[in-house]
Amino acid sequence: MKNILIIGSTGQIGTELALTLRKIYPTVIAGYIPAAPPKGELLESGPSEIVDITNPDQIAEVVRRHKVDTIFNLAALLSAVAEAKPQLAWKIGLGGLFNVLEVAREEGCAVFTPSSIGSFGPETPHDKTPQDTIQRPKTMYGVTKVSGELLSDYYHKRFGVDTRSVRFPGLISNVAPPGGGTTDYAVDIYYAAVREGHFHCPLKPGTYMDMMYMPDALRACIELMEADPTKLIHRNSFNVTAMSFDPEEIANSIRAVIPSFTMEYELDPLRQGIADSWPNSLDDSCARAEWGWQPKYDLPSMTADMIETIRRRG
Ligand code: AKB
Repeated sequence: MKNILIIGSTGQIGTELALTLRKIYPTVIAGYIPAAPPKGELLESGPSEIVDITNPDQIAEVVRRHKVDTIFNLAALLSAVAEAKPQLAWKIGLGGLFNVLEVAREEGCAVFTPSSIGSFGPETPHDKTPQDTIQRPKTMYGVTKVSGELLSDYYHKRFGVDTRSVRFPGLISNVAPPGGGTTDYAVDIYYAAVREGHFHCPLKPGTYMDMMYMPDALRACIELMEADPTKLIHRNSFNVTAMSFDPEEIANSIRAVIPSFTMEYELDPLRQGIADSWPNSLDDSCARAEWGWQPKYDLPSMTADMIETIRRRG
């Protein structure tokens, strides 16, 4: 990787990925849409360009002008928002991916497009979900993710495009807030615990989902894109995880640091339905074997770091 374009750089993972990549690689272009322009450090630390994923000519022009060799395609609507706007979710998630893959085919770029635990559905084995298994999601988010995995594999096999991807679990960050995801409660709970000492949880006890702290997620993107291609049996997409917990377990981990923290349940049926259709825990042994995936943070170390950082920033 030398000249990198991030599409969707102002979203939750995009900003942190751009800032991390800029410490390692010579050129990292922050692609954005006018409705969500880059600000602060993202704006000041490197080049940015308007790149609307629904506009193939705009993607191609930026790729050619900057001699881009790698595209991180992070444009997507998260699961709960995608249920409210399914047509737009398809246009960005699948139509956008098609545009990116076509540019990559013509210009010889590698492409990273994250998939998600949302690519699984109710018929998928829920515990230690295997790498290769049933994927019949019932949400538009999941439909775009599993279709995106297939399309990316197709472009690799048919045209030799270097497509790679991981199925991200819920990502927990103390930098950019998430927006419209089913796993977002696991971010919101830390801010509520530090600021109000109390949290209204939208999911019921016993709702287990895979999660990952953002520093691990950023490493996963970079390590997969740097991996030796001859070792990759899979490409789109690898199961990766760092931990699995339910609302009671994350609340207890917070109580270990803030003993007075309290939580009550106020269920959101949309998010609960989505969470119930997703795995309880993933088997990520293929990622570990094929490119050495290894998370660094578990629930206690993530909780300690989240609370310490939120307190420090005020
Ligand atoms: C969501 O909850 O929609 C995302 C995801 C797991 O892909 N965080």
